[in-house]
Amino acid sequence: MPPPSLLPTLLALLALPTTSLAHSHLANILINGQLYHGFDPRPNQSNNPSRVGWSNTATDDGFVSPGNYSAASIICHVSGASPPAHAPVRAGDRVHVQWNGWPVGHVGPVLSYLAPCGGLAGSDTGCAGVDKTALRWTKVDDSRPVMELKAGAGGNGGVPGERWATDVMIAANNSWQVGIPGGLRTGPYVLRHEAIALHFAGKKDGAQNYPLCVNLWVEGDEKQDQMVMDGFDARAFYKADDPGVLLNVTAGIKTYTVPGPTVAVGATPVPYSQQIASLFKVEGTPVVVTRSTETVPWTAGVTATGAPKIKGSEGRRVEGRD
Ligand SMILES: *[C@@H]1O[C@H](CO)[C@@H](O)[C@H](O)[C@H]1NC(C)=O
Ligand SMILES: *[C@@H]1O[C@H](CO)[C@@H](O)[C@H](O)[C@H]1NC(C)=O
Ligand SMILES: *[C@@H]1O[C@H](CO)[C@@H](O)[C@H](O)[C@H]1NC(C)=O
Ligand SMILES: *[C@@H]1O[C@H](CO)[C@@H](O)[C@H](O)[C@H]1NC(C)=O
Ligand SMILES: [Cu+2]
Repeated sequence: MPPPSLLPTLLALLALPTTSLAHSHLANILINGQLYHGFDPRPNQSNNPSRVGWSNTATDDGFVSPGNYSAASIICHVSGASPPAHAPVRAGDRVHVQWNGWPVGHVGPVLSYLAPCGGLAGSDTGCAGVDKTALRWTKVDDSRPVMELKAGAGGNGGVPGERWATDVMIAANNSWQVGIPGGLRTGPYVLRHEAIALHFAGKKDGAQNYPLCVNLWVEGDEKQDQMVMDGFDARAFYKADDPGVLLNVTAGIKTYTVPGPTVAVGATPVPYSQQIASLFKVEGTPVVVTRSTETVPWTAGVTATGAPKIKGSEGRRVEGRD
């Protein structure tokens, strides 16, 4: 939180028409102290072949606009394509995702969704081979933004208040912990983690969605009650005039309606008070899914069976006007 004397400067900066400020992408995925890699879309980055983050072609680290809410790019960002590797996690664990920084003025909610890949066409290789438009999502965290009036904020609750999830995220070293529900069945899942920046949302098509996807292999606990998944198509989550998408965040708002579906029964979102930085850079070993139900540790050679043909069939099958 900047000192109050900086607020007018910040607000003036936010009012500038430029959108060339650095945006962001998911850089790191941490699970029980093990590090897995996200995807860096910027030009000439060398991305780890064992990464679990989906690739995209947002080379400016940029966003998806409300005008594309019903297009394929809202699913897993522009031209989102799955890598072969999955990060192993137990149902009930937390997945700690870290952005490559987050601009202070980009206030808004931080949302997380899960979609099972099991049973879909192409899921012999887990989420590596599935058509992203076939993924059906369940919201597991909406970050519950709390727009309380702050002492000294002159009545302008949430301008740019520390109660926005993005401010909590910045304070936690640009990271967010996602609770993986204990009732998930064993299998491959895509985690769709999304920040929505609202600094230009006062005008139509001004919101900025940053939807980034990560492959997980979840080990379920058979003794738990199985969670009922909701199963929404990401292209139906949001509308350009939703009250949580088209709003002026500098106009002293006191409540905020999170866009999209509600958090599912059985989800285990991590509260603000437990959103803390915790990075341990011990390399994890991701897995590759074979024959739908088995996994083997990722090695360079395994990609031959697990990798989708990103430039060829996968691109044709799922892209459209993305
Ligand atoms: C990326 O690398 C190519 C080839 O070396 C170079 O021509 C290009 O300018 C680089 N792009 C950026 C944005 O650095
Ligand atoms: C939709 O996305 C495409 C490319 O990703 C972009 O060129 C276009 O401007 C976007 N349309 C709207 C209305 O935002
Ligand atoms: C924050 O994250 C960066 C990038 O991963 C890391 O180098 C740094 O040590 C972290 N700082 C803290 C305080 O956790
Ligand atoms: C948002 O509200 C602020 C403060 O009332 C105002 O200065 C600004 O012009 C508004 N922006 C839009 C796009 O309506
Ligand atoms: Cu940005």
